[in-house]
Amino acid sequence: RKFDVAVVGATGAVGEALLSILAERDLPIGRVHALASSRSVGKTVDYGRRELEVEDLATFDFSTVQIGLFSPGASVSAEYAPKAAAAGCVVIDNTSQFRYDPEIPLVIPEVNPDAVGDYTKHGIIANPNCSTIQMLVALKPLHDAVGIERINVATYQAVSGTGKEAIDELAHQTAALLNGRPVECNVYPKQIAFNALPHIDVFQDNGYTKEEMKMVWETRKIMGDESILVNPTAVRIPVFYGHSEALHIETREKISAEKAREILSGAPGITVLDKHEDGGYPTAVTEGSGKDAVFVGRIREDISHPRGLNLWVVSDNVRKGAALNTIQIAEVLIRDYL
Ligand code: A2P
Ligand code: 11C
Repeated sequence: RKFDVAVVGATGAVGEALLSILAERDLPIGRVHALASSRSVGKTVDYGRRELEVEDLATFDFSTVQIGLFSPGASVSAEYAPKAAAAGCVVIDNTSQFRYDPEIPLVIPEVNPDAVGDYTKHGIIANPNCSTIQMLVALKPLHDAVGIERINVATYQAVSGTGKEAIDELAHQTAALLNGRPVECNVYPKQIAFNALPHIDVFQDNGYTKEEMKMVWETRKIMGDESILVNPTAVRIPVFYGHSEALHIETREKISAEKAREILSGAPGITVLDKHEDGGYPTAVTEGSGKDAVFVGRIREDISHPRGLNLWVVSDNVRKGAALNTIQIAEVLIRDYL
């Protein structure tokens, strides 16, 4: 049996990756519809070696497809995902709109694949935030082995997480500065080229940003453990693709760096690159970008804490952090439930 699919937000950064990964992987897919706003009708998008004409989300009939892969922004998903689900299409939504609803499953296939079964409640499955996904792929095997009490994390996030306009802003600002011209800031409140902004998503009442609180809320829901403490600082840096994270964890039982390296080397979705030599670690540009794995390096015991462990984690935020994880959820859904 083949499944017809709608990709919603097909002209965006994540939509583009959804179409290219769908064409790459071996899913039993029939027709694929590329949907975006009425502004994009008449444009075409790439689907492998084929081109698809963009259709208008507002007038699309979701009863003609079985799966919807959504990435059009939270407010658009809020309106259209329930409509699509009511028409019988199972929605896998990339936005933050439904993630914190206790009745909607929030899934990383390497971490909590069984949660997919709860799609029946509302016909919607939520895809976590990119910075949470790569962190938890790396930490789940350690949590299973020795228990994690607390996570301190600082992120180094690529501009593609913001979307296409931000990719253009970094490119334009970089070119302007190298040519002695003034920079224009439209997407970010301060210059992003050659800079680091400790600000992702909107500020919350507690002084953290929403990106930081997403890592707190989503970790507890996905790990199914309300006791895990998470203390994040999310930072945007001038990288196009690939988020990096410095993780400092405190475990319930002590784990050596050697044992952690051994566990992570055999874990699903992870590639360990951890040599104590020049370049013996992953980076966003050389390993993360364009690849499927979550890369882990700099594994070492924390010299300031008896049960502390440090890790450096890198992954492609648009692929594993969004589009690939969404498609892996679709694979579980098709294999086990549809
Ligand atoms: P469009 O290009 O027609 O605006 P990104 O996050 O990279 O900026 O991409 C956002 C995606 O969501 C784009 O495909 C965009 O389509 C789509 N989108 C934004 N607003 C709407 C809307 N009101 N209806 C349908 N699609 C939308
Ligand atoms: C970023 N994490 O890098 C964001 C992008 O909640 O799905 C994804 C926002 C989200 O800016």
